[in-house]
Formats: sequence, C-alpha cells, structure tokens
Amino acid sequence: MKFSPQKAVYEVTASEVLAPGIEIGIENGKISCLGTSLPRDDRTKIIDAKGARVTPGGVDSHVHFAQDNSPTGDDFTSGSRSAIAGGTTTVIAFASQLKTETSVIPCITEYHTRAKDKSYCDYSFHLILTNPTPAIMQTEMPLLIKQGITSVKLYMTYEPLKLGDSQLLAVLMAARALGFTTMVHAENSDIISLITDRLEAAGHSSPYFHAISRPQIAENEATYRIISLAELTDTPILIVHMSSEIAMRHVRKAQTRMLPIHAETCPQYLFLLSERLKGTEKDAFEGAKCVCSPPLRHDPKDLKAMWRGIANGTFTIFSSDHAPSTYDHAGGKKLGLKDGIMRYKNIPNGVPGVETRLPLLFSHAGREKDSKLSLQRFVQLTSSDPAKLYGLEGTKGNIAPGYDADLVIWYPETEVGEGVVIGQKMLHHGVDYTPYEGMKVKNWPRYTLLRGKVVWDRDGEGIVGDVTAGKFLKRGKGKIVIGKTGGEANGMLEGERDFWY
Ligand code: DUC
Ligand code: ZN
Ligand code: ZN
Repeated sequence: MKFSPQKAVYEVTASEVLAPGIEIGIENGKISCLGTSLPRDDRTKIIDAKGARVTPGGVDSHVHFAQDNSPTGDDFTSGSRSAIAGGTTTVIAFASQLKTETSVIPCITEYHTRAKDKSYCDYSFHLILTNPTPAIMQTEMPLLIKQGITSVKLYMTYEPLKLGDSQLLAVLMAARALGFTTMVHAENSDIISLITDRLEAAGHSSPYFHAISRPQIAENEATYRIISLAELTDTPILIVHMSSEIAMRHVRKAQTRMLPIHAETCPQYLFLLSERLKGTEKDAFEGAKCVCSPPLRHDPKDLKAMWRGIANGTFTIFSSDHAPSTYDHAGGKKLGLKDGIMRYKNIPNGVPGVETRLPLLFSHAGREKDSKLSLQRFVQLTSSDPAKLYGLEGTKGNIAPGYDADLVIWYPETEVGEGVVIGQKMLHHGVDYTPYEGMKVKNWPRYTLLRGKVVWDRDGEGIVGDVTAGKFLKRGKGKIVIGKTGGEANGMLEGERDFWY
C-alpha cells in the first residue's frame, strides 16, 4: 500500500514537521520509504490525506484493561476498540501481582490469556510488583525481560499494593542491574490514611473529600523521597500521573542535574478540577466519576503548572491512565454508595480516557497564538518518547523507514469546522460516562492505521479493524530519555557508592 497525498500533507515526527507533499510508502505493514512521486502500480492503494496532519499512532503507555480491581470497566476488546477510535495503536496495560503471590509468572500468564486475540491494537504489559521477593528479583525478572516485559510499576500507597522504602530500594537496585524500567506511584500513604480516618470520624465522606484526603504535600513528599532513592541507587525512574507543581519542581530540579528522572502527566490533570467531585443537584454522588489518584487539584493555577511541564519538557510522557469503572453499577463507582451513604474511600479510583487522550492534547498543539505546545512535543509526549522509554524504539512512535506503519490521519484544517464535541455516545469504551462530556476539541483522528491497515475510518464504518489483529509486543530494554546514569549523588565522594553497591 502506498499512502500518497495528492495535496499538501504535513507529517509530524518528534523532531520535525516534514515538508508538504511527502508521501509515505508502506509495504508489509512497515514504512518502506518517504519521498515524492513514489512509484505505484495498479495494486497500490492510495489514501489521500488532503492536506491534513499525519502523526505516528499513539502509544498509550499507561492503561488499565481487564484488571481484577476494576471488573466493571474495560477488557482488552472494548479498551483497545476505544484506543484505535482515538488514534492509539499501542497500549501498555498492567499485569498485577497479588501481595500473597510469591511468583509473578502466573499473573503474567493470566494477563496474556486476557489479551490474546482480543485486542484491536498492539499491546504489552508492565508488571505491578507488590511482593518483590529476592527470588522474583533474581530469577523471575531476568526471565520476564527475555519475554519482552521490561518495566514494573511500584506503589508507595494503598495497603494491598504499597512497598516500604527498603523494598523500593531493593527493586531500584535490581532495575539498575537488570535494566528494566521502573514506574512509581508517588503519594505518602500515612498522610492519606491519617486524613482519611479523621475525615471519616467527622462525617466527611462524600466524593469531594477524596481530594481533601490526598493533598499535594502527600505527592510532594513521596516524589522527593523516590527521587532521593533513585539518586542514591543511580537508577532511572518514571513518576506516573503527576498532578501538582510542588512535586513537579523536584523532577525539574533533578533533570537540571542530569539525573534520569522521568515524569508523566495525564489529561485529567490538565483539564479537570476538584469542583468536579462535588456532584450535581440531580445526583450528589456524581462526583464519583472523577475520583482518581492523585486527586483532581483545586485551582486553575494547578492546571496551568501541568501545562507548563508539558511544554517545557519536564514531562516525558502524556498517558491516559485509562482506569475504567462503570458509574451506574453496584460493582463499579457505586461501591462508594451504600444504603444512601457516600463513602469516597470505597469508590474505585480512576477515570476513562484512552480514546480522548490524543484529541484533547492535539487541540492545543500547533503554531497558533493560543497553542500550548508544538506539534513535535505532541508527538514526543504521546508516541515517540513512551516508545523509547519502554523499549519500542525502532518499531513504534516514528514516521520513518523500518517503523511499523502505525499512523493517525487528522482532518485538514479546511474541514474541521467547529471541531468535535466530546460525548459518551460517540465513544467506544465499555464504561458509561466520560469526564470530558461536552468539551470541544478542534480535531479528531479521521483514519487510524495499524501496521498499514486502516482500523478506524471515522467517515466510513468507524471501527474497521479486526479484534484479533493486535499483537503482543516483545519489548526491548527501555532507553533513558532524559539525564544519564553514572553521575555523582549529592554530597557523595566520587566512587563512594562502590563501598556498598
Ligand atoms: N493509580 C493508577 O495508576 N491508576 C488509577 C489509580 C491509581 O492509584
Ligand atoms: Zn497509580
Ligand atoms: Zn494507572
């Protein structure tokens, strides 16, 4: 197939906006060449982008599909269907170890079963490590890396998931030795439990108090702590779903010192505020739809700060953290409403967003006066940098020969008109709401291509991909995107670590 625009078309990569009119040649699912007047024969299929932007397929490196703790949300079929309709062609979901499990192999096997032949887009897994025994770190992690699972997520909060500092240190040291990537959920667990207990005793348990129970200081302290542990052990990390400026400043400062500290933020922290947790006159519990952790912050200034981190490079990744729970379901968000009493602490955490992630950010990318980031930053954050950090470089996240032909073709500016108003009815996920209901975006993916095949055709039949087309991606070891290892730690002598590391 040849993807050949007849009018001006602008492919955008992480480093440049290519000259108008460049054609993308595709053979056997891969980009074969870029050029003008590419040769074609009568079997060549041509898609005319009509002067629209073309960006690499989205790599959403933080989604929760088919997890036991969100049984009413999305499985791989509905989640990946939603992904391609929003321009995402690769997702990295989580396989979660139970604290009682002394091996991680059964959980990885189980998540393979949950995804195999059930995904419209390509996929991989991060391992959520909740019981990092020496045997797992020494024997099983090398096996997983060989199998292409090269990243873990660690939690500093939530009783069933959290690790103490000595466990965090042990995993970081193993990560440095074996070369897997470490993601960290950074919030101080004891601060949250203390406030939660006191709020409950005072009768403050409606969804709004979720935001009161997890102040920015909790994120700030844990962020500084995990950066310190990473610096001590000279280990690259990525702090997931960051929401507050005070915490983000630690990341920025570390990056200025060339430490390999990466950070991620998500749409909810750019667009939504804690007032959304208050519910409505019609439904006082409706705020449950926006319960996520870290929580939505209070002030528009908080959103502005996150936008700054997006534009200035503090954030390496913009993921959806698609964590779906059906609102109107006794096993979903309504777990927090029993006998008419609201208890935010029982509400499953998370908001859906895998389909809206790209259009929301793309709306603010460009060279217009009110743009908040460049088109190249858009591509870095949503596709090329997650691909690099998680070991998919060379395959995903770029428009270049040899890469998978995963592409998003947007509408040309002449056709976008008033834009698109987001609504639950138009989305393809398995949950019953979107927190972005009624929000207007400037553009939407017209076509999504997965390995050269159109899988989403917005003007035609919509989802035209195959539910068995998505394949498991055996990832390599991730690359450091920012900073480097091997530097000195604050206040340590050169080589001081060698006495004990
Ligand atoms: N962490 C996530 O990554 N997603 C949802 C909730 C949470 O705490
Ligand atoms: Zn988390
Ligand atoms: Zn998450």
